[in-house]
Amino acid sequence: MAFRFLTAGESHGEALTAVIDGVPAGLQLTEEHLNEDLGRRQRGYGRGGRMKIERDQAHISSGVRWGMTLGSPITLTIQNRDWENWKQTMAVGEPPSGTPAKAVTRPRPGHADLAGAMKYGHRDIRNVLERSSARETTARVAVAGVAKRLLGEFGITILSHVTEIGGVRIGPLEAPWEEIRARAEASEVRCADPAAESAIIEAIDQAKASGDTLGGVFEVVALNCPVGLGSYVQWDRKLDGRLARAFCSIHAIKGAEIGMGFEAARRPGSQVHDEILFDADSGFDRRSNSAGGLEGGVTNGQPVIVRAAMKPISTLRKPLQSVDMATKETVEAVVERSDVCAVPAAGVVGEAMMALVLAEAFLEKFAGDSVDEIRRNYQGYLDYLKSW
Ligand code: EPS
Repeated sequence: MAFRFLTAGESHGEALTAVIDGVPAGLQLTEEHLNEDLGRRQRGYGRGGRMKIERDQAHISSGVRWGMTLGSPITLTIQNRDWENWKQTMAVGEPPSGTPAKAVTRPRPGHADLAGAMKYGHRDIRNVLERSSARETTARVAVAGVAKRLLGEFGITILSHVTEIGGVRIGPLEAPWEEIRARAEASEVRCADPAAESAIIEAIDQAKASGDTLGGVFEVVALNCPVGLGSYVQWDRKLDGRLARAFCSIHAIKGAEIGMGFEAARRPGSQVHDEILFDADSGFDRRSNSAGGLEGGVTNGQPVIVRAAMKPISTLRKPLQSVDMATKETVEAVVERSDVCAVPAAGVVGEAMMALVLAEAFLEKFAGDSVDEIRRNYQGYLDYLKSW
């Protein structure tokens, strides 16, 4: 069965919820497996006041018994602690006091506010921003905790690190992936280059002082992916296309590139393609990994590498010009509490999208109703590959 999920929930509503279908039986799973990444998503220099209120924790209410998945749908709920402060504004029924909150009518350039309001016929932008908020990524990260747990059974791990914020870029990182992971996890901005880290922190401080926001780039890497996930035979089965879609679905992401990405367009083929090597013991290998682990939409056994570009958050404390939807007057855009920079957190969300796409592709290829059945299928494939 296909791995699929839906999320629900408003940013200041009672809770975020997700239902996941297609998780095989027999996978060890506890709430703790999901909460670590929820915590990582909340951190990062440049986050705003909301993250001081929330302690995101996933509650599993179906599909798991005695720490083991049943093969039935899994339901996850993450309570919004801030809901306590929004019960009136976000009430499902009539607000208890009978005085509705003032409508938000000054759309922020860059946010879903105006197009969303026009599309759905909302005269109050709150009805748009509550769902279009990046708070929704909390639910995705929780769902991806299940996907990561599954991939982890087969040795596949995912890491991320920030490569650029506010125009400050990291230098070359000549280090093994595990070291890059460790350095990024120890950094306030999830950046593995200490020199860039301090310049980035300074840039965030400056943006904060001037009421501005900053975007950047993060890189997500999946290690130990087998050859053969995805396919070249049909456009919507190409794994690079599926990853690009998944990454561009993250809030504020304006671009995704794979491996060498846009730089490959500037170089001759001799400086782009990864020469093929063979060793009798370890099999095929590559001299480089410009392809980012994907050739023809199929994984080639090298690390899968995706970078994504995040625009600056569209809520500016020094607001941009806008037009009041009710009066049509030129006004300053609304200022909702927000972050100065959320690129470090977006890297964790990028890991989630990588895990979700890979879990889906992995289950397509090694499909089974239980982890044991998938393991048999996977082992058979690995044995077959030895004959190459
Ligand atoms: C977010 C929660 C939100 C924002 C942010 C992401 O909380 P609040 O709106 O209460 O401050 O901090 O959302 C946005 C930047 C946005 O534009 O919607 C979160 O949990 O990540």
